[in-house]
Amino acid sequence: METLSKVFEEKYNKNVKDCTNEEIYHGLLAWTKEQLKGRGYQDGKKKIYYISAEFLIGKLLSNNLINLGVYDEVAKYLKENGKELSMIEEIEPEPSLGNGGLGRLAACFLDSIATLGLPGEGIGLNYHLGLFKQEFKDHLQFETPNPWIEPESWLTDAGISYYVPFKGFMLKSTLYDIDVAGYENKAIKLRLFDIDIADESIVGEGISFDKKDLLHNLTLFLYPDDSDDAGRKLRIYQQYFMVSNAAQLILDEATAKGCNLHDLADYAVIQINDTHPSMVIPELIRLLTERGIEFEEACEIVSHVCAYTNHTILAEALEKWPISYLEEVVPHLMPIIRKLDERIKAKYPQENLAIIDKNDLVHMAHMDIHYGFSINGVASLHTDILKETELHQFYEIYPDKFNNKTNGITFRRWLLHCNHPLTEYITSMLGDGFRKDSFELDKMLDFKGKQDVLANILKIKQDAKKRCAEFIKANTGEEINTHSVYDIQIKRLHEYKRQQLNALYIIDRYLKIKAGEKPERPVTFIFGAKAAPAYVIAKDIIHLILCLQELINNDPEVSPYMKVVMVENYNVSAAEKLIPACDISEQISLASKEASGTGNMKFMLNGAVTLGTMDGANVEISQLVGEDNIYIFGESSEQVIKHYEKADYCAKDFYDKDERIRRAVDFIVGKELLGIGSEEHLRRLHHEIVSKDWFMTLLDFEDYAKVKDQALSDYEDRTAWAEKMLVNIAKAGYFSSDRTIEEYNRDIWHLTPAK
Ligand code: Z57
Repeated sequence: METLSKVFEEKYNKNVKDCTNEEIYHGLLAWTKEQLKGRGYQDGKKKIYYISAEFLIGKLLSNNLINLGVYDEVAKYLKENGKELSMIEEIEPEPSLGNGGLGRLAACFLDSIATLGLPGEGIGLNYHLGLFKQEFKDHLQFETPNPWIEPESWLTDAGISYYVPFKGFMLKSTLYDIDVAGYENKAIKLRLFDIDIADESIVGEGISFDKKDLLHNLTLFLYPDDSDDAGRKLRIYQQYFMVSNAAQLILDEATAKGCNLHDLADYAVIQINDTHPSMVIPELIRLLTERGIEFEEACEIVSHVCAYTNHTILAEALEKWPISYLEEVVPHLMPIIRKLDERIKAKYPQENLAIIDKNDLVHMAHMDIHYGFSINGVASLHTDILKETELHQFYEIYPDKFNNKTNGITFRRWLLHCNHPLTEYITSMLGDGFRKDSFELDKMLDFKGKQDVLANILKIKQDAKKRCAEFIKANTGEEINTHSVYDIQIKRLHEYKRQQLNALYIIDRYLKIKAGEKPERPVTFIFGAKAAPAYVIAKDIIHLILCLQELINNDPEVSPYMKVVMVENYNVSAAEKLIPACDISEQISLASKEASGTGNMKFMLNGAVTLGTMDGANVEISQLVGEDNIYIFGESSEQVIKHYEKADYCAKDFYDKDERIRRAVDFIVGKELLGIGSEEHLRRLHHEIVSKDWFMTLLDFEDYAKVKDQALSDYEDRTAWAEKMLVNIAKAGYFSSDRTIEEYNRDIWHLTPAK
């Protein structure tokens, strides 16, 4: 810790004892950046370029200290000097360069690529204000800018820039790097392109700005849509800026290593993360032909370099750009895209395989599938649905391109960093092999019948719940009972994720308590969710939850038995505080709609029991833990898909024939909530649920309530519940992103790990 002490002396002319927490944070930042550099970078002939519009990396200080293997030493050194590392963590601003699962997955993947010693980098954009910050006022969501870049930050100017051509002008880029340390290994780089002339002062009220003032806002904001496509032109500008820079960088790096462009596939493999980076395909073809390669060969080369990951079957999230937009932004790509389309039409005249459809829309995913060598889904059920229904026509012509890569999470952040007590306890039982080989967690099963182990696991959970209650008090002002069951649903607000189903259960329980049915143990229903600013019904659902919070928590007859809290500005840092404290993990999407989910994995790893549908990776979780250790409810994906095909689901029928459902739904527009909230929002939501209910909430309500009641009653057998917790932790090993990345490398990337 001598070098660290020196930093404080040189930077502030002070002993660490006399530094403020801000000073210590900035000192640690500078010192850690140096340590990272000293580690060196993974290198090799061939490299993976993971291109993504989002990298939801979270705070970096503690994670870097852990991966550098110095966390304990630094924490001890600070403590000896009267300082608390956990307080210093609070100073760091969280970079919010992602919306949700897709962006967080990219961040976990960088950690695992670095840890496994694979040569690679992430490529994306340096959004100055990231995703919006969420504020609640009058039980409604408001959005404000979320600046995260300070004069001293994790960014390092790489000294690299390129020119990116748009219709009628060029933009010059600047590249910033963030080092990502592997766990006890070298680092890789996250490379974020930016423009020098981005101007934060053009932001007006909330997060509004002049969309046409392109030059000054290109890298200001991340588009705030999750699983949704706002269809804005600015998004095409951002995407092209990202991939043109990426393509130029990739060609430069390859040629510097001796590539003659014909053999590009020996030097580079590109993973296209959802369709946002898809224009990298025509852009690479453009650059290759500019450098003297024939069009046909350029297509061939690119087809051996690009691989595509699909993250959703929601039609609204599959990007389709009008030709007219592309002509307006990147006219030089259109002749290439047209040729790519003609080649396909000549071979496969079928309309549903076309890149350009009869309405002059360019289907980005179709281009990826035809001109990439691999297409993967993100959980086994999701990949099956792609093959059998959504992309069936492609599966028929390219069966060998399709493969599954079930998502994973990095255990460094989602166990070692966020849950020190559990990590230490597991280490005391198993040694520390599980940190690198997550499957070793399986050995915990040997302790299943051991009363002392079960008691310790319960104690660790109880302590986490106490810490979490302090966070909730600070965030929401609400006091929660630490002996209540913590039932948590944290994820983006979307109708398919069905926060409204959870809310209906809460109403039903409230009505029961009002009618004199007092439950044995209180439950705290915890939510965290941002809604896309333009997603009206999602915002209405937030309004409902906030109104329920107000009503229930302030009713002395009810609040001893239940409370509702919605955490404001849910983000990675909040997740790190909530997940270790969770008893019941809500994963209740309509079957077939959640491609995978990754929160589900974080919760089980921290000893929560899942209450969920047979959707996404829940299916694999249930197979691993067995039916005694998970609570499954609801219609199967097969049935749901049939309902959509036949269009035979009618919410009104459930509302009419089921009194319990009707009472809960009508409560949304009853006098209690209308006395608190806005009639406009509540009526619109009520109408949506009764007359549309596109994601079949009412269909699953009864089974959900029944299974949830069962989980709550099983919770009372504390020993039996602790066994379920233990099995969930033990079986989480499969969901390490190290496993996922090993599979990507084995089946798609074929890189040689560095020694
Ligand atoms: C996003 O976060 C996901 C899919 C999308 O198409 C977009 Br846009 C954003 C999510 C899925 O909804 C999750 O189910 C999945 O776990 C995650 O991507 C990572 O694959």
